[in-house]
Amino acid sequence: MARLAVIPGDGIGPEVLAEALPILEWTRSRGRELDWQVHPWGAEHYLGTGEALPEEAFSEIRDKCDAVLFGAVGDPRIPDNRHAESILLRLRQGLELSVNYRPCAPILDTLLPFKDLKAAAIRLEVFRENTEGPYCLKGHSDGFHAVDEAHHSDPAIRRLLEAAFERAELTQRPLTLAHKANVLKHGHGLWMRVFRELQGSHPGVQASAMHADVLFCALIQRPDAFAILAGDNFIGDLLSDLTAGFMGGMGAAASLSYAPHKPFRCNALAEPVHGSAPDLMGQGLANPVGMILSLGLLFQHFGWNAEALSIEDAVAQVLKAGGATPDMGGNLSTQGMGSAIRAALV
Ligand code: GGG
Repeated sequence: MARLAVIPGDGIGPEVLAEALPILEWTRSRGRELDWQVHPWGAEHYLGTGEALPEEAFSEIRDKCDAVLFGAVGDPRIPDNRHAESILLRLRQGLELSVNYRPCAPILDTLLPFKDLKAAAIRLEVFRENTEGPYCLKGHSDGFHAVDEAHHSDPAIRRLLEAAFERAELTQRPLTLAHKANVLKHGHGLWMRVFRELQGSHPGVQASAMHADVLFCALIQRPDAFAILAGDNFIGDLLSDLTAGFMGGMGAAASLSYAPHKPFRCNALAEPVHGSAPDLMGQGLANPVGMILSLGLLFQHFGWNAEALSIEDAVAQVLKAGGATPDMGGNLSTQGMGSAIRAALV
Protein backbone atom coordinates (compact mmCIF):
# COMPACT_ATOMS: atom_id res chain seq x y z
CA MET A 1 0.00 0.00 0.00
CA ALA A 2 1.42 3.38 -1.04
CA ARG A 3 0.52 6.10 1.47
CA LEU A 4 0.49 9.75 0.45
CA ALA A 5 0.44 12.90 2.56
CA VAL A 6 -1.46 15.49 0.52
CA ILE A 7 -0.68 19.15 1.32
CA PRO A 8 -2.59 21.60 -0.93
CA GLY A 9 -1.01 24.66 0.80
CA ASP A 10 -1.70 28.24 -0.27
CA GLY A 11 -3.06 30.37 -3.13
CA ILE A 12 -3.75 28.30 -6.23
CA GLY A 13 -2.21 25.19 -4.58
CA PRO A 14 -5.59 23.82 -3.40
CA GLU A 15 -7.19 24.62 -6.78
CA VAL A 16 -4.66 22.71 -8.89
CA LEU A 17 -4.43 19.89 -6.38
CA ALA A 18 -8.22 19.45 -6.47
CA GLU A 19 -7.82 18.52 -10.15
CA ALA A 20 -5.25 15.83 -9.32
CA LEU A 21 -7.14 14.16 -6.46
CA PRO A 22 -9.71 12.38 -8.70
CA ILE A 23 -6.73 10.85 -10.55
CA LEU A 24 -5.78 9.16 -7.28
CA GLU A 25 -9.28 7.62 -7.24
CA TRP A 26 -8.87 6.56 -10.89
CA THR A 27 -5.51 4.95 -10.08
CA ARG A 28 -7.05 3.04 -7.19
CA SER A 29 -9.91 1.87 -9.42
CA ARG A 30 -7.24 0.29 -11.65
CA GLY A 31 -6.11 -1.89 -8.77
CA ARG A 32 -3.21 0.17 -7.39
CA GLU A 33 -3.04 0.05 -3.62
CA LEU A 34 -3.05 3.69 -2.66
CA ASP A 35 -4.20 5.64 0.33
CA TRP A 36 -3.93 9.35 1.14
CA GLN A 37 -4.68 11.92 3.79
CA VAL A 38 -5.19 15.64 3.12
CA HIS A 39 -3.46 17.97 5.60
CA PRO A 40 -4.20 21.63 6.41
CA TRP A 41 -0.61 22.91 6.62
CA GLY A 42 -0.38 26.32 4.99
CA ALA A 43 -0.85 30.06 5.60
CA GLU A 44 -4.50 29.88 6.71
CA HIS A 45 -3.73 27.25 9.32
CA TYR A 46 -0.57 29.08 10.41
CA LEU A 47 -2.37 32.41 10.84
CA GLY A 48 -5.19 30.73 12.76
CA THR A 49 -3.11 28.52 15.06
CA GLY A 50 0.55 29.63 14.90
CA GLU A 51 1.34 26.10 13.69
CA ALA A 52 3.24 25.60 10.39
CA LEU A 53 4.21 21.91 10.18
CA PRO A 54 4.27 20.46 13.69
CA GLU A 55 7.19 18.15 14.46
CA GLU A 56 4.87 15.19 15.17
CA ALA A 57 3.21 15.68 11.78
CA PHE A 58 6.62 15.78 10.09
CA SER A 59 7.68 12.55 11.85
CA GLU A 60 4.41 10.86 10.91
CA ILE A 61 4.92 11.79 7.24
CA ARG A 62 8.60 10.73 7.34
CA ASP A 63 7.96 7.33 8.92
CA LYS A 64 4.44 6.34 7.83
CA CYS A 65 4.04 7.76 4.33
CA ASP A 66 5.74 6.91 1.03
CA ALA A 67 5.48 10.33 -0.57
CA VAL A 68 4.06 13.84 -0.33
CA LEU A 69 1.78 15.38 -2.94
CA PHE A 70 2.20 19.13 -2.60
CA GLY A 71 0.43 22.13 -4.13
CA ALA A 72 2.16 25.46 -3.43
CA VAL A 73 3.11 27.62 -0.49
CA GLY A 74 3.41 31.40 -0.17
CA ASP A 75 0.97 34.05 1.05
CA PRO A 76 1.16 37.87 0.96
CA ARG A 77 -0.21 38.00 4.53
CA ILE A 78 3.07 36.45 5.68
CA PRO A 79 5.61 38.58 3.77
CA ASP A 80 8.73 36.82 5.08
CA ASN A 81 7.20 33.43 4.14
CA ARG A 82 8.34 31.92 7.43
CA HIS A 83 5.56 29.32 7.31
CA ALA A 84 6.83 28.22 3.87
CA GLU A 85 10.28 27.64 5.31
CA SER A 86 8.79 25.51 8.08
CA ILE A 87 6.65 23.47 5.68
CA LEU A 88 8.21 23.06 2.24
CA LEU A 89 11.90 23.54 3.08
CA ARG A 90 11.43 21.43 6.24
CA LEU A 91 10.09 18.58 4.10
CA ARG A 92 12.74 18.89 1.36
CA GLN A 93 15.60 19.15 3.85
CA GLY A 94 14.25 16.90 6.62
CA LEU A 95 13.50 14.08 4.17
CA GLU A 96 16.91 14.63 2.49
CA LEU A 97 15.26 15.02 -0.92
CA SER A 98 18.50 16.08 -2.62
CA VAL A 99 17.34 15.44 -6.17
CA ASN A 100 14.74 17.70 -7.73
CA TYR A 101 13.91 16.36 -11.19
CA ARG A 102 12.23 18.82 -13.58
CA PRO A 103 11.67 17.52 -17.12
CA CYS A 104 10.91 19.85 -20.02
CA ALA A 105 9.16 18.16 -22.94
CA PRO A 106 7.25 20.84 -24.88
CA ILE A 107 4.14 19.59 -26.68
CA LEU A 108 2.96 22.49 -28.83
CA ASP A 109 5.11 24.14 -31.53
CA THR A 110 2.89 27.22 -31.25
CA LEU A 111 3.94 27.90 -27.65
CA LEU A 112 7.68 27.83 -28.43
CA PRO A 113 9.46 31.18 -28.38
CA PHE A 114 11.32 30.14 -31.59
CA LYS A 115 10.33 30.25 -35.26
CA ASP A 116 12.53 27.49 -36.61
CA LEU A 117 12.33 24.76 -33.95
CA LYS A 118 9.77 22.02 -33.42
CA ALA A 119 8.62 21.18 -29.90
CA ALA A 120 9.73 17.57 -30.33
CA ALA A 121 13.32 18.72 -30.84
CA ILE A 122 13.52 19.98 -27.25
CA ARG A 123 13.87 17.31 -24.60
CA LEU A 124 15.53 18.72 -21.49
CA GLU A 125 15.78 17.23 -18.02
CA VAL A 126 16.89 19.48 -15.17
CA PHE A 127 18.45 17.97 -12.04
CA ARG A 128 18.45 20.57 -9.27
CA GLU A 129 20.00 20.01 -5.85
CA ASN A 130 17.15 20.59 -3.46
CA THR A 131 18.37 20.86 0.12
CA GLU A 132 21.38 23.19 0.22
CA GLY A 133 22.93 26.22 -1.49
CA PRO A 134 21.54 29.61 -0.47
CA TYR A 135 18.18 27.94 0.27
CA CYS A 136 19.45 27.00 3.74
CA LEU A 137 18.16 30.50 4.67
CA LYS A 138 21.04 31.29 7.00
CA GLY A 139 22.39 34.81 7.13
CA HIS A 140 21.77 38.21 8.64
CA SER A 141 21.11 41.83 7.81
CA ASP A 142 21.50 45.06 9.79
CA GLY A 143 19.34 46.92 7.27
CA PHE A 144 22.40 48.25 5.44
CA HIS A 145 24.57 45.18 4.96
CA ALA A 146 23.08 41.78 4.31
CA VAL A 147 24.60 38.30 4.17
CA ASP A 148 23.00 35.15 2.76
CA GLU A 149 24.98 32.01 3.43
CA ALA A 150 25.15 29.14 0.94
CA HIS A 151 25.95 25.71 2.29
CA HIS A 152 27.17 22.91 0.01
CA SER A 153 28.23 19.39 1.02
CA ASP A 154 29.87 16.49 -0.77
CA PRO A 155 27.08 13.95 0.00
CA ALA A 156 24.24 16.14 -1.29
CA ILE A 157 26.19 17.23 -4.40
CA ARG A 158 27.17 13.61 -5.04
CA ARG A 159 23.57 12.39 -4.74
CA LEU A 160 22.38 14.99 -7.25
CA LEU A 161 25.21 14.46 -9.73
CA GLU A 162 25.05 10.64 -9.46
CA ALA A 163 21.34 10.85 -10.40
CA ALA A 164 22.16 13.11 -13.37
CA PHE A 165 25.05 10.90 -14.54
CA GLU A 166 22.88 7.78 -14.23
CA ARG A 167 20.16 9.41 -16.30
CA ALA A 168 22.69 10.47 -18.94
CA GLU A 169 24.08 6.92 -18.99
CA LEU A 170 20.63 5.35 -19.33
CA THR A 171 19.45 7.70 -22.07
CA GLN A 172 22.84 8.00 -23.82
CA ARG A 173 22.38 11.78 -23.88
CA PRO A 174 24.87 14.50 -22.87
CA LEU A 175 25.05 16.00 -19.40
CA THR A 176 25.89 19.66 -18.72
CA LEU A 177 26.65 21.03 -15.26
CA ALA A 178 25.87 24.74 -14.78
CA HIS A 179 28.19 26.45 -12.29
CA LYS A 180 29.89 29.71 -11.34
CA ALA A 181 33.10 28.23 -9.96
CA ASN A 182 34.98 31.26 -11.30
CA VAL A 183 33.42 33.43 -8.56
CA LEU A 184 31.83 31.00 -6.08
CA LYS A 185 35.23 29.45 -5.46
CA HIS A 186 34.40 27.46 -2.35
CA GLY A 187 30.89 26.13 -2.98
CA HIS A 188 31.10 25.64 -6.72
CA GLY A 189 34.73 24.60 -6.38
CA LEU A 190 33.40 21.65 -4.39
CA TRP A 191 30.79 21.00 -7.08
CA MET A 192 33.55 20.90 -9.70
CA ARG A 193 35.65 18.46 -7.65
CA VAL A 194 32.75 16.00 -7.26
CA PHE A 195 31.77 16.48 -10.92
CA ARG A 196 35.32 15.66 -12.15
CA GLU A 197 35.40 12.60 -9.90
CA LEU A 198 32.11 11.29 -11.30
CA GLN A 199 33.27 12.03 -14.83
CA GLY A 200 36.12 9.63 -14.12
CA SER A 201 33.76 6.90 -12.88
CA HIS A 202 31.27 7.37 -15.79
CA PRO A 203 33.59 7.40 -18.83
CA GLY A 204 30.69 6.56 -21.16
CA VAL A 205 28.85 9.80 -20.39
CA GLN A 206 29.46 12.86 -22.54
CA ALA A 207 29.67 15.32 -19.64
CA SER A 208 30.77 18.93 -19.60
CA ALA A 209 30.69 21.82 -17.15
CA MET A 210 29.69 25.31 -18.32
CA HIS A 211 29.61 28.68 -16.65
CA ALA A 212 25.93 29.19 -15.88
CA ASP A 213 25.78 32.54 -17.71
CA VAL A 214 27.18 31.01 -20.91
CA LEU A 215 24.80 28.06 -20.61
CA PHE A 216 21.73 30.30 -20.15
CA CYS A 217 22.68 32.21 -23.29
CA ALA A 218 23.27 29.00 -25.27
CA LEU A 219 20.01 27.46 -24.04
CA ILE A 220 18.02 30.40 -25.36
CA GLN A 221 19.76 30.13 -28.73
CA ARG A 222 19.88 26.32 -29.15
CA PRO A 223 17.80 24.43 -26.57
CA ASP A 224 17.86 21.39 -28.86
CA ALA A 225 21.63 21.12 -28.39
CA PHE A 226 21.27 20.15 -24.71
CA ALA A 227 19.76 17.22 -22.85
CA ILE A 228 20.47 16.58 -19.16
CA LEU A 229 21.20 19.74 -17.13
CA ALA A 230 22.41 19.85 -13.53
CA GLY A 231 22.93 22.65 -11.06
CA ASP A 232 22.87 23.64 -7.42
CA ASN A 233 19.67 24.71 -5.67
CA PHE A 234 19.77 28.30 -6.95
CA ILE A 235 21.03 27.78 -10.51
CA GLY A 236 18.89 24.64 -10.90
CA ASP A 237 15.80 26.58 -9.86
CA LEU A 238 16.46 29.31 -12.43
CA LEU A 239 17.35 26.77 -15.12
CA SER A 240 14.04 24.98 -14.75
CA ASP A 241 12.12 28.27 -14.78
CA LEU A 242 13.82 29.06 -18.09
CA THR A 243 12.99 25.63 -19.52
CA ALA A 244 9.35 26.02 -18.32
CA GLY A 245 9.17 28.86 -20.87
CA PHE A 246 9.66 26.31 -23.66
CA MET A 247 6.54 24.43 -22.49
CA GLY A 248 4.27 27.45 -22.45
CA GLY A 249 4.98 28.76 -18.96
CA MET A 250 5.42 27.92 -15.32
CA GLY A 251 1.92 26.46 -15.06
CA ALA A 252 2.89 23.50 -17.22
CA ALA A 253 6.12 22.55 -15.44
CA ALA A 254 6.26 19.47 -13.21
CA SER A 255 8.73 18.31 -10.60
CA LEU A 256 9.59 15.35 -8.45
CA SER A 257 11.97 15.60 -5.50
CA TYR A 258 13.43 12.36 -4.21
CA ALA A 259 16.06 10.88 -1.94
CA PRO A 260 18.00 8.30 -3.97
CA HIS A 261 19.65 6.95 -0.81
CA LYS A 262 16.20 6.34 0.78
CA PRO A 263 17.01 7.36 4.37
CA PHE A 264 13.33 7.24 5.36
CA ARG A 265 10.15 5.50 4.26
CA CYS A 266 8.96 8.81 2.78
CA ASN A 267 11.41 9.51 -0.04
CA ALA A 268 9.54 11.55 -2.65
CA LEU A 269 7.61 14.80 -2.99
CA ALA A 270 5.69 15.73 -6.14
CA GLU A 271 4.78 19.39 -6.70
CA PRO A 272 4.32 21.74 -9.64
CA VAL A 273 7.22 24.12 -10.27
CA HIS A 274 4.97 27.16 -9.86
CA GLY A 275 4.29 28.89 -6.57
CA SER A 276 1.03 29.99 -4.96
CA ALA A 277 0.23 32.82 -7.46
CA PRO A 278 -2.15 34.71 -5.12
CA ASP A 279 -3.16 37.03 -7.98
CA LEU A 280 -4.77 34.09 -9.82
CA MET A 281 -6.45 32.58 -6.79
CA GLY A 282 -10.18 31.84 -6.76
CA GLN A 283 -10.83 32.79 -10.39
CA GLY A 284 -10.50 29.44 -12.13
CA LEU A 285 -7.40 30.76 -13.96
CA ALA A 286 -4.77 28.42 -12.52
CA ASN A 287 -3.24 25.84 -14.85
CA PRO A 288 -3.48 22.32 -13.37
CA VAL A 289 -1.08 20.77 -15.95
CA GLY A 290 2.09 21.12 -13.82
CA MET A 291 0.33 19.56 -10.84
CA ILE A 292 -1.13 16.66 -12.84
CA LEU A 293 2.18 15.95 -14.62
CA SER A 294 3.91 15.98 -11.21
CA LEU A 295 1.53 13.24 -10.09
CA GLY A 296 2.57 11.32 -13.22
CA LEU A 297 6.22 11.65 -12.17
CA LEU A 298 5.31 10.28 -8.76
CA PHE A 299 3.59 7.26 -10.33
CA GLN A 300 6.73 6.69 -12.41
CA HIS A 301 8.73 6.81 -9.16
CA PHE A 302 6.43 4.10 -7.75
CA GLY A 303 7.03 2.03 -10.91
CA TRP A 304 3.38 2.53 -11.99
CA ASN A 305 4.44 3.18 -15.56
CA ALA A 306 1.09 2.54 -17.27
CA GLU A 307 -0.63 5.19 -15.15
CA ALA A 308 2.28 7.62 -15.56
CA LEU A 309 2.21 7.22 -19.34
CA SER A 310 -1.55 7.57 -19.43
CA ILE A 311 -1.33 10.92 -17.60
CA GLU A 312 1.36 12.20 -19.99
CA ASP A 313 -0.65 11.07 -23.03
CA ALA A 314 -3.88 12.58 -21.70
CA VAL A 315 -2.24 15.99 -21.17
CA ALA A 316 -0.68 15.89 -24.66
CA GLN A 317 -3.98 14.87 -26.24
CA VAL A 318 -5.93 17.72 -24.60
CA LEU A 319 -3.29 20.34 -25.48
CA LYS A 320 -3.05 19.14 -29.08
CA ALA A 321 -6.84 19.39 -29.37
CA GLY A 322 -6.64 23.04 -28.30
CA GLY A 323 -7.69 22.58 -24.68
CA ALA A 324 -5.75 24.93 -22.37
CA THR A 325 -6.06 27.49 -19.62
CA PRO A 326 -5.53 31.20 -20.52
CA ASP A 327 -1.81 31.19 -19.59
CA MET A 328 -1.29 28.72 -22.47
CA GLY A 329 -3.55 30.59 -24.86
CA GLY A 330 -6.78 28.67 -24.21
CA ASN A 331 -10.10 29.48 -22.61
CA LEU A 332 -10.65 26.55 -20.23
CA SER A 333 -10.98 27.10 -16.50
CA THR A 334 -8.86 25.18 -13.99
CA GLN A 335 -11.74 22.75 -13.52
CA GLY A 336 -12.43 22.52 -17.26
CA MET A 337 -8.81 21.64 -17.98
CA GLY A 338 -8.70 19.11 -15.12
CA SER A 339 -11.91 17.42 -16.38
CA ALA A 340 -10.66 17.34 -19.97
CA ILE A 341 -7.40 15.64 -18.91
CA ARG A 342 -9.22 13.12 -16.73
CA ALA A 343 -11.64 12.31 -19.56
CA ALA A 344 -8.64 11.50 -21.78
CA LEU A 345 -7.12 9.01 -19.32
CA VAL A 346 -7.18 5.43 -20.55
N1 GGG B 1 5.26 24.33 -5.69
C1 GGG B 1 6.41 25.13 -5.48
C2 GGG B 1 6.24 26.14 -4.37
O1 GGG B 1 5.22 26.24 -3.75
N2 GGG B 1 7.30 26.88 -4.11
C3 GGG B 1 7.29 27.85 -3.10
C4 GGG B 1 7.35 29.21 -3.64
O2 GGG B 1 7.99 29.45 -4.63
N3 GGG B 1 6.66 30.11 -2.97
C5 GGG B 1 6.66 31.49 -3.28
C6 GGG B 1 5.32 31.93 -3.78
O3 GGG B 1 4.41 31.15 -3.93
O4 GGG B 1 5.18 33.13 -4.06
